[in-house]
Amino acid sequence: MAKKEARTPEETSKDRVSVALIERACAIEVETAFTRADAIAACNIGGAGLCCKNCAMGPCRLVGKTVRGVCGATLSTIAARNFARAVAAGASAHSDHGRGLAYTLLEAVEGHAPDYGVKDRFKLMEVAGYLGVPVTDEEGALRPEDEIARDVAIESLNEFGKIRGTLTYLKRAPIKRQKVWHETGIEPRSVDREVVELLHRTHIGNDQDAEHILDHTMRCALGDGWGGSMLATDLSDILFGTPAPVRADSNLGVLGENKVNIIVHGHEPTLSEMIVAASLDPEIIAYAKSKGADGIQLAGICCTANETLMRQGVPLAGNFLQQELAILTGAVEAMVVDIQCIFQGLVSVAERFHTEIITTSPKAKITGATHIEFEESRALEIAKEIVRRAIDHFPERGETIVPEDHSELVPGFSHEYIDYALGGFYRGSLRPLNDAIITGRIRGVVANIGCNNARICHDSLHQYVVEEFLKNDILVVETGCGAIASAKQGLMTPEAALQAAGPGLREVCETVGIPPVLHMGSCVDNSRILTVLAQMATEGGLGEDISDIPAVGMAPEWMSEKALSIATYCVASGAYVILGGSDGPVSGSEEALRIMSDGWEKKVGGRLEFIADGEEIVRRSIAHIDKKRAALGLPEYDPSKWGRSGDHRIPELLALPLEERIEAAYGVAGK
Ligand code: NFS
Repeated sequence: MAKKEARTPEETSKDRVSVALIERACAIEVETAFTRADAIAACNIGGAGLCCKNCAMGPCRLVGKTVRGVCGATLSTIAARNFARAVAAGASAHSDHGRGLAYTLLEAVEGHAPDYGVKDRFKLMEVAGYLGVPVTDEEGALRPEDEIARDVAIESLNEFGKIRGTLTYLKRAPIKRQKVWHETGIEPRSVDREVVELLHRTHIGNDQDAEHILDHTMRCALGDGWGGSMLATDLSDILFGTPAPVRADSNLGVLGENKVNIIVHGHEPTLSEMIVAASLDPEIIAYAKSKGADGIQLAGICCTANETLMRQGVPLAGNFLQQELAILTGAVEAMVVDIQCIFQGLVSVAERFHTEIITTSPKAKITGATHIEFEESRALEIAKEIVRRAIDHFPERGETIVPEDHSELVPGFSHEYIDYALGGFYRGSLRPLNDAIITGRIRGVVANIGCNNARICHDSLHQYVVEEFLKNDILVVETGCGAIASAKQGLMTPEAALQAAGPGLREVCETVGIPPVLHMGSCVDNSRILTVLAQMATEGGLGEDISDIPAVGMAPEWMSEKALSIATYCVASGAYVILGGSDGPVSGSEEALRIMSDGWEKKVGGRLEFIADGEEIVRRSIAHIDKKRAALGLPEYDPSKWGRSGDHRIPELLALPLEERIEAAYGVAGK
């Protein structure tokens, strides 16, 4: 069934650059996710979680008077099972990514992947400590780095299928949180086991109690957050370096008008790091010049973008819904993709241009794309081959429309760097952050993460909620495509605090020199946010558990199963989480909604809510933050107490003509 009216380009995106390219798509009749979303009406029954296709007696669609499937499964069982399966898929995606990195480290230290090695020794030692890998021998001498790294890789792999016990990283959570997990019986035993068990439980005729299914869903998701994802982050840092602030740029204006533009898209840093290295090779640059280009411009989309941005400063071309739009510039020679969040629609868009879509992962081919399979043993060689192919396409370019807009940003806020920024090298600590929250300069913290969704005006909810939180002195930390949205909106520079932040938050940002919105990485790097929350809880003054902290997590434009897994592990870790943009995937069952909100709050201290409207998301988030502040006995939020220190007059002065500005600032005539 087609919808009656298609949206105008302005109604489909808040991002000016995207609007211009959507207009181009309409003008030259190229189909994109935006037009397909208008043409395909979403299924209300499936969307509400009420279609069961777990066996061949169905699919059973529970509508009207039908309140049970053929097997007798109820609304709540079916909604819970569908949700659970989505979480299992999301947890698998993150965790398989983590496992891949553990194998890369193992291959590297065993000499089978010569282009990789340990880049961050400190992180290796830290992770060895977490995993119980000895860093010294029996005599107390430091073991060779390769041996430690090999044991770290093997211990990491063990977390995916260990036979006894529970995940080692659970001990990185506050003691009180570990107790909650133990007492509710949701400590994940191993990453893979919980995924497999969740699929087993949701098979026809198995677990048929919504609360029981959803308990195990939390267990499976925790295996992602405190297992697969946390390992993915740690192992990426060991192999490619722990992020620290860099200056970078964002949006499709980063593409070079006369450069060979290569976009890396997907999720894993393994290949994209090699593409970065290949694009810097003088021989390859000379080859690009021999074809008439000024050089090579790499840019990223989705979480591959975030990985290479955080470590190498590679610019962000855009977020999830910009993947087809990038090709519509006509200026992209190759889009190199690995896994996750890659539209099959890319191939048909690319057919209209000279762009080559190159798939590289053994796990993901796309019909019609070129497949150059990535092998770690020949990583750089393959990366160079790919870059050369891209260069060969440069002379085939037709008309290009490279947007002018781009926004600078300072990303790279790993939890290690936040510690360092606030406490220095020897006294790295989150104490100043806790103190700022305790005094009320910072009202609370919001983690704004997750995707874009073609059914929601692109970037609109990200923009709205973030701007509102900043005005209310709420520090925002971000990952994934939400982070890319804020980068494009110019909220990730230290200067942004002067314009966008409330008086208290502005003082903190000015003092420390940080942006009011901190880019913490890709979606597996939500584990960095868990680490920060755990440290805040143990630092003192904000309770003893993640559930005590005045903080909220949200994915206002979510669309992926990974987002459901993230939301669930954050709730199971004690957070209040909001998924925005719709009534959510279990809206057909009051019972399932109640279990995930009130039920989970009672059980684990966190709650999950689905709220379509941006204003309501902001209202409930602030109410939650204030409720947590009151429970901790912290002073009521009062912005009138702050804002007199630092450069508080800068926005006011900048609004004046130069002469008046000088006079106002220095008390002398401006000429
Ligand atoms: Ni996260 Fe990253 Fe973006 Fe959503 Fe996809 S890229 S892993 S799933 S769309 S934020």
